[in-house]
Amino acid sequence: FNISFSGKEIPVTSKLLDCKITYMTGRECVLIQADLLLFAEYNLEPCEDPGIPQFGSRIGFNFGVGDILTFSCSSGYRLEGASEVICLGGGRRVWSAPLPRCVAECGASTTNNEGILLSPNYPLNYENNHECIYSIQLTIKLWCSFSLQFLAFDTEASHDILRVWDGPPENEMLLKEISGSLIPEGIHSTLNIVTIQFDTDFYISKSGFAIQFSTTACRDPGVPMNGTRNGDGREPGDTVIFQCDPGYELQGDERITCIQVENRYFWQPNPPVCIAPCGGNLTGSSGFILSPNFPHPYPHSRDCDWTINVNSDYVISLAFISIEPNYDFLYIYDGPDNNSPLIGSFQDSKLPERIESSSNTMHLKENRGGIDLFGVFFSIYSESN
Ligand SMILES: [Ca+2]
Repeated sequence: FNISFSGKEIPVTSKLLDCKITYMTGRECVLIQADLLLFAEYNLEPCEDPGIPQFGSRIGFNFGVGDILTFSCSSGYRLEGASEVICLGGGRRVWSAPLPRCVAECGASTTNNEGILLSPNYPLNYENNHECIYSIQLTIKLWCSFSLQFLAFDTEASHDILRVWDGPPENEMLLKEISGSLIPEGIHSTLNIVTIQFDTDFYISKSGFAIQFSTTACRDPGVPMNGTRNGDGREPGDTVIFQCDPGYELQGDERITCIQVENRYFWQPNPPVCIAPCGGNLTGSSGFILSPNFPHPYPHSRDCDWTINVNSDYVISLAFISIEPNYDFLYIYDGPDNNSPLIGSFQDSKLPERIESSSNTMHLKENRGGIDLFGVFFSIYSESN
């Protein structure tokens, strides 16, 4: 004698035997007429609010009999327990399973192309005497490599150590070994497998790490110091172009391309650097002359000579922008070479505001001091009246 009914109340004369969910129509209950009563009285109080797992979320907010809730965990956490519960319609309102937990485990293995890896118990302290292995592997997209960004990092310096390997550890391609509380810079793999090993010792633990990973093709080629980059492509065939700031010379090719060879990705050729050259010939209406490696010291092993040669209608004017104290000397000649008349030898203590040539050429020569010296100056080429 199935009786279908709707609404919140069960008919007074009836008792519940069982309730079940039916297709589309909601609940259908089997009732027993009062004169056949053997069973506990049905009541329609809902299940209790089961809560929401820490580091997780819940879909569903109805707690009545037959209502279903589903749970999931934030990225990096594994759901422990039932991901789906139903409010049972027996004599007592209970969920079919207890609230699940979201746990950050010691180690993980994933084939996702993006996600988060967490140290065990994160953000609570990890445990002592643990070795946790995390493996990220893409089997389908062989052409991919990984980019890893640290969202958080705090381990006991020198004792609780994170190692990141390109490929499996037995390949011995260590990308990074880190400990301490400074958030490391991002890491880029060259392979489609990355292994992360986290070893803790017997004593002192911290909150550990959260690492976000995603697939990339070529790694970030960076921006050269004292230069700029045009282009953000990282896929095979993408090209980016580099340019150096004034006074710097590009060493390498200005244009590099992301190349794929089997499952490896790399830039060809390597990204260039911008250096201030040791000597050279300058021309044009204005420019910089910088000591090699400016603004950093340069270990001196050879003389650096610069010659400025401009249109014959012009003379040259120099102004210092910076010169290192104890810089030995910078010799400046009024002409094309060091046989020309010496305008002066300059040190930081006696810098003129500007130096002018009497003709359209000027020669500059560093005095080789044999120590790390660095000097810098700026040159403007001005018109002769
Ligand atoms: Ca420790």
